Amino acid sequence: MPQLEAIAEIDFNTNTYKDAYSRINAIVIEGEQEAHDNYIKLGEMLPDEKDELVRLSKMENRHMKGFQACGRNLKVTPDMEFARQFFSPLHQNFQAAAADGKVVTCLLIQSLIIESFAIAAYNIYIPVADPFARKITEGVVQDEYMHLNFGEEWLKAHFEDSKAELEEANAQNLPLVWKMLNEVENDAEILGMEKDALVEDFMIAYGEALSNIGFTTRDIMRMSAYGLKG
Ligand code: Y39
Ligand code: FE
Ligand code: FE
Ligand code: FE
Repeated sequence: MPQLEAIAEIDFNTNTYKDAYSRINAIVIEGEQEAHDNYIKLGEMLPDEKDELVRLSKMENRHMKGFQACGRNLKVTPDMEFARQFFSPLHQNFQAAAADGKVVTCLLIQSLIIESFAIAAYNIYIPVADPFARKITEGVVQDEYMHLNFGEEWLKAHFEDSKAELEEANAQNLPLVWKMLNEVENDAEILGMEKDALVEDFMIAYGEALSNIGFTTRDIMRMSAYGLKG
């Protein structure tokens, strides 16, 4: 349905809304927690960038607390078990890459894929959020652009050495994003967030990041297709 219509219709106190919120809110809380942990890990892998990465991890911790407050404000209990399952394939890939010292793969997963997912989700959520959550999310999304930028800058500075690993990591991880989007499609719709809009905003953020890092339009087209083939 059109976004404006959705705004007028949303009642944040229905059981239907709160049930969907218990999963989306949990995903966001779990995502912020894992993002915190991932930036701590990246700081260990990139000692020269450690101070900056610890700073980013603290921002993720603040985001998590903000979204926990959003759940409490609506009297919703987040379904954290659902959220852990939701992130588990991406989380496992990050952990495996970290264990192998594959910093490029770790940066692609956290700073490009997960941050682009966050930017898309938060921008689409803001216009349909309850007033409390809207204020919190507006503050958070600004930080997520900084996190994406950290990954872009590092990978741009190491582009030639990273290119092959980025292509492989993209092929392994982008399909997981489409699976995740399919899993939340119905709950997102109940919150007023359309899947098509999420996909579009994700591809814009992710494609722009790949372009800034140094990939050609042709590369980006080819890399994006991986997700779609599943
Ligand atoms: O870097 C970050 O802060 C990312 C952890 C946050 C990810 C949020 C993932 C949002 C997906 C929500 C899907 C809603 C339709
Ligand atoms: Fe619709
Ligand atoms: Fe965050
Ligand atoms: Fe982030």
